[in-house]
Amino acid sequence: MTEVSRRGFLARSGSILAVGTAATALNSNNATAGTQTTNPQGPQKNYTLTAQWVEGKMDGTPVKLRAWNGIVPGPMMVANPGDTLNVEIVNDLTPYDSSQWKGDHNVPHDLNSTNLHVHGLEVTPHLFEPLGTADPHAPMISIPPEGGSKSYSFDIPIDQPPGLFWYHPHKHGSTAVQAVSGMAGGILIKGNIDEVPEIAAATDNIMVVQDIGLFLTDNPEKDGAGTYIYEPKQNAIWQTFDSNVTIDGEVQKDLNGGFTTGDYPIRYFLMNGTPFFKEVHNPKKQNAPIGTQLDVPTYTFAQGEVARFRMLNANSDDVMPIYLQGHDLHLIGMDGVNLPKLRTIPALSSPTPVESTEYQLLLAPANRTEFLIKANAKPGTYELRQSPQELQFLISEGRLLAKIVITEDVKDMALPAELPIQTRHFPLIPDEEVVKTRIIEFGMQFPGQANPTVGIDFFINNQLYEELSVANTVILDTAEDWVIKSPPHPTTNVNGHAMHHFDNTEGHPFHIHVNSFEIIATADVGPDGVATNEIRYTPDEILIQDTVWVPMGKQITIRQKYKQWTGKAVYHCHILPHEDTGMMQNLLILDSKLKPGHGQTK
Ligand SMILES: [Cu+2]
Repeated sequence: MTEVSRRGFLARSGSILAVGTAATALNSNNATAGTQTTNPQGPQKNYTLTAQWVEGKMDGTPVKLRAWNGIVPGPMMVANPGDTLNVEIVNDLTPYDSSQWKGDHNVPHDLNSTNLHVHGLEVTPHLFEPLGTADPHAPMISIPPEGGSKSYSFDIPIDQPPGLFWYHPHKHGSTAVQAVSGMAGGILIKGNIDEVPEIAAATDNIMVVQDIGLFLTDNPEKDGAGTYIYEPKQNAIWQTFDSNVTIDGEVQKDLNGGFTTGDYPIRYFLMNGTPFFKEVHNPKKQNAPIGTQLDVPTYTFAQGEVARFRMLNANSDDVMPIYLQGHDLHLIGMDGVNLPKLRTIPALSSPTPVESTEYQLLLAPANRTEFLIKANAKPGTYELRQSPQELQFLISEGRLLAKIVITEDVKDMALPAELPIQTRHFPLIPDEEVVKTRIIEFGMQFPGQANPTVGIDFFINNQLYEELSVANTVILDTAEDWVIKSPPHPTTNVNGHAMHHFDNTEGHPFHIHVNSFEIIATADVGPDGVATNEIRYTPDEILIQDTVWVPMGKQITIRQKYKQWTGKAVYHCHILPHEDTGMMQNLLILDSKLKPGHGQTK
């Protein structure tokens, strides 16, 4: 094995520290109303992201992580609407030979090959080669380790909403391993929301939450004795139920690394790079890891002060319902798109059932939320907390995220009465523009038959991911409604037939690339996939997001318009181990004036 890179090594106070938050003040760009153009002559924002190994200690545990530029999270990239964001990806990870591994591309593989996804930015499709290709057979970009590189250039639309976005690898088969090893970071688009006087006057508190999954190394000569790393060995699937790693059904006594869907010997949850919660595998109750609360950051405000918070849930698979004791949360945006006006979520002092989403903010993996608080008139310490939830196979304990300290000082600040209208998404798409409705259904099968190597099948519409075929084709400048279903585990057969909806046992976060969507309705859905009790949201209730949590037993209807970009893109479950093992499909966005096929590349 090649000597690992130690560049950018950061270990202070027992933590791998984040130093990536860009403090550079940038002039924001006033978006031009009603346009979807780009400005190739606009300012160029240039970044280099190098994937590399980094060693250090996390909460006293020796760890070896994959990291962008050697820091976790990766550096914050900052740009304005109308800029061109140029990102040079360099892959300095070490080679990883999976050529002899069993299974197809829906089994984790090529763990150290990588690529780049700028999550939520409304830019050209960029997972397939070349960028923007509409060739259904275009291969996914894979940047090899040991010095591979690729230059990405993204023309950011002039009407790109300003907010918090993020980036992470998206190479099928290595996305989960790389993200849960540390390779994720924020993207901040500056703009008109930042110029609202009451928001400009508030402190801007950005919270990047991510999880790090770790196994004890089985190669102490290479990694150092006692070092924790995430480096699964094919076909080594971590068996949650018996705490072993097996290959082809054989328990591997000396093998510690295994691919997992969320249960690890050790998992740390980080806030801006510092661990605030630790989970260890629970041999007695395998779907309930044992948690330990660690120290959390403290934010201090005067009485009456207005503060802005933006939180990214970059966790590979943990849904976060959050609330702040004693304070209303004034939601101003989700997934980087601000609402036309504040939406107030009333204060909670203790967790409520997670179904009560009107009382808390639910952040699925990949969601970002932006909210304001007005500091309580009563000085004291208030907890920003994540409620416990059982929305997923792995139970997630409640945890403390941060402490908010209100001092005796008084600083009476106002909440904004108005927020800027983001013309890329408002006014909302009217019913009469919708030309088609599609059904996208998440399903699971255990034990796995389509993907026996992994042992569980993760389906969309009963299929595993196919890199070289296209499941859905849509047309530029048209609007569609998509009904995203997560039917519950069937309790009975229907008319004596095996259920075609398979054994879904949890909710899934739906994410689509290129265009954000409106969330227009929700309904209950039965094991047979049939919906009941539909609730359609009023225009005032509709949120614009790029990722939405679809609870088990529910369906969510989204409305989307393919606004500007053509090409081959994807939609998928954003529980990354589900995505990597098949819960993804390809989408072609075509220009109606051009014929589908190999020639349609912009
Ligand atoms: Cu999923």
